[in-house]
Amino acid sequence: MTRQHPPTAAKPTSSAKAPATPAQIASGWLHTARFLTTAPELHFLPALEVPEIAFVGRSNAGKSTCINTLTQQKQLAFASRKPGRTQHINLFSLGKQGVTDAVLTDLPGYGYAAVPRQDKIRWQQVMANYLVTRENLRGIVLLCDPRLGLTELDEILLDVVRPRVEEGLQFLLLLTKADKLTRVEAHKALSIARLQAGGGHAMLFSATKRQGIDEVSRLLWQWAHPAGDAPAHTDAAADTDAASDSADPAA
Ligand SMILES: Nc1nc2c(ncn2[C@@H]2O[C@H](COP(=O)(O)OP(=O)(O)O)[C@@H](O)[C@H]2O)c(=O)[nH]1
Ligand SMILES: [Mg+2]
Repeated sequence: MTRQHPPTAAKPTSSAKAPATPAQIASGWLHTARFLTTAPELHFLPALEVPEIAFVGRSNAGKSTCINTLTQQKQLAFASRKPGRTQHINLFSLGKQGVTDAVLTDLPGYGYAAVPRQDKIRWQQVMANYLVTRENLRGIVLLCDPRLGLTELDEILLDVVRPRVEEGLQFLLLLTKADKLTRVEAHKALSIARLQAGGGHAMLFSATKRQGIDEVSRLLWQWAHPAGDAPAHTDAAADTDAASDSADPAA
């Protein structure tokens, strides 16, 4: 009996260059993240033209881990062992071939109990100022541990940004450490977060289980590259998927 081999033509040819998927494009873009600058106060931040995406959240919410996971860099946003001490605003540049087309901002975590009250108030003001006045701010990612829910400071922050979200500022309420939740808990937390996010997005994320990474990456890419703004060196056909659902040429 002769054994029949499947026709080789049926096999996908590994040498053929498959077009990058939207998630791959977004992930490659995020991987370009590099340290730009750090500022102890808002007024030390350089004025920038490129879209800026800010990461905010209470200390220990998983912000550094999230930034490091999205950018696939272990030490980009230093996962501090002393929560509340990393009180600087850190900027990271994004963009292929060294051309910055967006920046990520890592804002200091807030709400850490051991921080003196005066420092807390000061940081609330810095944060509110940043969120209200930063001209090139395109979007905000508010990270929240769903086991704790939104804290009072998160609520204050939401109130501060709500008018800007209504004016078109992008917003994502990201529920971190989703691996700590059961499916039912995760479902419930997401439903609540969707309501809290108002006109913005809500998603589940887990660095440990690598959950939500593609979705968040694609969303951030879309924020930084609205319709008609696609980088020339990406495969246009592969981009349409990512760009179509949120692209608003008027935005
Ligand atoms: N189980 C789990 N733990 C996480 C996850 N992300 C962060 N953590 C842990 O939560 C703690 C705080 O994380 P970190 O990124 O430093 O929080 P930050 O203070 O908001 O920057 C650390 O012990 C992390 O290891 C996650 O997705 N799953
Ligand atoms: Mg941190």
